[in-house]
Amino acid sequence: MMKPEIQTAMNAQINEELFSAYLYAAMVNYFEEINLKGAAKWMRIQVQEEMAHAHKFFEYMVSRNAKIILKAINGPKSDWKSPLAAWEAAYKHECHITECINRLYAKASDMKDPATMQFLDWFVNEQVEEESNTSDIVAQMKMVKDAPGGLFLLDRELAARTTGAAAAPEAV
Ligand code: OFO
Repeated sequence: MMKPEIQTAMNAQINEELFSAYLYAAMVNYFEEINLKGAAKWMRIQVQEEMAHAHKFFEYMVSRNAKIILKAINGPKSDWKSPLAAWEAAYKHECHITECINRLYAKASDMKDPATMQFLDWFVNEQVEEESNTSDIVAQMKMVKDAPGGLFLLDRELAARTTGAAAAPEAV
């Protein structure tokens, strides 16, 4: 049986992952509004990934007979001052999620819950990728600045994102 303290922390992480999906859904709309279709497509895939992350936590807790308590999801902001500001916010958010996962991992270790530590290993690796993806895009956005040509090419590149294996929910 999962210890109550871990259950509470895992429930909080489900909320964090669902908020991530909400935040990126807001960014889909923002990018659509300013006609950056590639960025919007990239973010649509990210929304699916975040839903899959929440689902992984959900199913793991079910498999451990843990009590799942779903709390209200906060509303994200819906506008950013520039595409760069939106990508910077995405990167900052992923750094925050990495901290959440690391804290969760430390708690599982303190509570001597090796199954949860093993479950979290996937997320530890995933966060390396999540941070790297968004920080690469921030760097590229800074390179093109407001040059329409560069922004157009970068947006075309973002449109090439396909649903990754990580986005495939295992048991929706
Ligand atoms: Fe779930 O990794 Fe992004 O937030």
